[in-house]
Amino acid sequence: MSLFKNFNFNRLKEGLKKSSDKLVGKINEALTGRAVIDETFFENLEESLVTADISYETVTQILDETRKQLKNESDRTPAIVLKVLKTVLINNLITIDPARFEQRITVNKPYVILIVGVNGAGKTTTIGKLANNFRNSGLNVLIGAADTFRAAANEQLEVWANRSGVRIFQKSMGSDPSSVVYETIREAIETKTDIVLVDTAGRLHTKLNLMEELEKIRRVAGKLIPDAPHETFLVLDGNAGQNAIKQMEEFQKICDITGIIVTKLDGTAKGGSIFQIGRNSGTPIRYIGVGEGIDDLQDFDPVQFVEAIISSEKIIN
Ligand SMILES: Nc1nc2c(ncn2[C@@H]2O[C@H](COP(=O)(O)OP(=O)(O)O)[C@@H](O)[C@H]2O)c(=O)[nH]1
Ligand SMILES: [Mg+2]
Repeated sequence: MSLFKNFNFNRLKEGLKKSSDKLVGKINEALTGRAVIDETFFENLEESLVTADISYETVTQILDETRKQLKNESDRTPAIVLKVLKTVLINNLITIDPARFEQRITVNKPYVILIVGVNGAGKTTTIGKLANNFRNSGLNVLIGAADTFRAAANEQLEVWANRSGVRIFQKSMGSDPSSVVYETIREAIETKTDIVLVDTAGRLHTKLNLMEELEKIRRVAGKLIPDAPHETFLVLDGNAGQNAIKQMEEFQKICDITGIIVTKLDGTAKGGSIFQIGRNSGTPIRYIGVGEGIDDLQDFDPVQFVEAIISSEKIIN
């Protein structure tokens, strides 16, 4: 097996256009007329990064790191500063080893992935796109519809399952989510399924409720497969700014998040939030959503992401 890599640089650039235009516009303002690097230059650069929805604290850390690395450079033109800045931004982002991920999927069958996140973050849509990506890798996928709180939830998930041509296991609205998870995994074992994607509800009355629910799902999954869920992906809305950071911290307290998916990076100028999320999470960002279509979930690649958001070709210098 070789995992299908959904990555298209042009599509990424297009999706990040708003963020990139704003950020690069500001960087260009900072660079204009400056042949050498001085304090004003750094102040302007700082402002550019804050505008891209990175917190002041994080920007300060990023620029401190940039200055430190610049000490090793003999040539200090704005172009060199940008090159170093990009490296610092890239190094902020934790990645996974795709070969190891492939190996884990091959060894663990079914490989159970739990999708969590607040309502509206993009969980259901992302499951549809993920199912499509895995199916394109030749894997067979079963979706478990464990968001049993809303009547429309099953319907929406079913549409996505049909679109991506994968199976779905569902029960009636109001069913115990953990019973859905149990039966989904049981069916996946019987049908020799490769990947199980579990949708969950984002809105539970209290944090305690959510914690108990996720804990029960874990326990029940573990009865059938001791290591399941093998992964828990947290879906965050790329537009949510500081709220996304808060959500991440809350979810990290109640479950073992193994990866983050940032959605809706198209149509926002807040793409810089990725650096904020990456720096604060200590968890790899695995995929990003750059549109509502089935092909719009891309594998996250820090190098390409940084190049797409700070495109060299757009920098005046
Ligand atoms: N533009 C855009 N919209 C998205 C993306 N991901 C999800 N959405 C939209 O966000 C809304 C909420 O998504 P949904 O999957 O229902 O969220 P859930 O409540 O977490 O399951 C829907 O209208 C989706 O079409 C994305 O990457 N880009
Ligand atoms: Mg949903």
